[in-house]
Amino acid sequence: MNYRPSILDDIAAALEPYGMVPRGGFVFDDKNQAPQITEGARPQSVILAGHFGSSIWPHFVQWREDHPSAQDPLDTWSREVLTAVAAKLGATAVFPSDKPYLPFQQWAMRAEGLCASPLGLLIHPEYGLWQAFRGALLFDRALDLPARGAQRSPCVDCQDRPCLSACPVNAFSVNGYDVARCRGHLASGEGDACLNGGCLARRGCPVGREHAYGEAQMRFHMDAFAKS
Ligand code: B12
Ligand code: SF4
Ligand code: SF4
Repeated sequence: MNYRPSILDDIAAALEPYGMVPRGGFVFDDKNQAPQITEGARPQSVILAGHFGSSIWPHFVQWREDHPSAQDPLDTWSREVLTAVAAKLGATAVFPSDKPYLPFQQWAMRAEGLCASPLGLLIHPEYGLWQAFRGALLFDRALDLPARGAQRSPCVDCQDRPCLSACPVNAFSVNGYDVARCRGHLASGEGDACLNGGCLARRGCPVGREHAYGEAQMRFHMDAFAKS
């Protein structure tokens, strides 16, 4: 049985107080198999929840003031928020940090028609690299969702690919992302520009630069990455 498309409106309304938005969804098929998250039937549909630019930041900061000793605070906040939203909507929430890792980026490519940038991060035509996912809502029914075609990647028309030459230690190359090289630079005492201002490769992309995270959010993410 299909459900009315306004489920997306309901989800948008439930996420809005936290600065999150539904980032599309789809009904699983054989090629995009649903994860078995609980005993019994597999879920049939997924809706991704995420943010564009800094929209979650003030909401998270406010929560953090009330939970100063929370471990992995952004993950904890996301779990708290999305578990409650899922319960309200009759869904189950899953998270990017759940292990084994769920294929969030593959889901997002299908749900929102996004493409991968040379950095591995998905790129959005308007928000560029300044967007991410906080979780996904799994439904045990086939939602009636609008069809979504692939969006044209801004990388196709980007001749110079400044993202690939901005890293001071060339951690990104055609061979992928050399995480050890990046971490080595951050730990060397020479990486303050990245630690304080955000990944220089990510910042090197001109698309959606006006949506780049603010200083405090950049530092928060880089600190969490450096300590992980
Ligand atoms: C493990 C992981 C990492 C690892 C290793 C990344 C790697 N080389 O693969 C580390 C810790 C290094 C990392 C770093 C970052 N990550 Co990360 N990471 C993940 C995580 C938790 C799992 C990836 C995975 O294995 N998935 C399982 C496979 C089966 O799923 P998949 O969709 O098929 O996997 C895709 C990725 O592997 C991708 N990929 C391949 N190479 C690279 C390289 C990079 C840099 C990334 C981000 C992805 C990527 O290709 C696959 C798509 O076909 C995902 C969340 C998730 N569950 O997917 C976030 C995720 C991919 N990371 C994300 C982000 C934002 C980052 C950081 C920018 C964090 C930050 N500092 O703010 C950094 C980038 C480094 C930097 N210099 O700043 C976002 C990407 C959002 C987007 N716009 O696409 C995700 C989706 C988390 C989220 N909450 O949204 N990450
Ligand atoms: S700099 Fe160019 S190639 Fe790199 S992510 Fe941005 S648009 Fe894509
Ligand atoms: S954080 Fe700095 S060192 Fe690491 S990939 Fe980005 S630019 Fe390179």
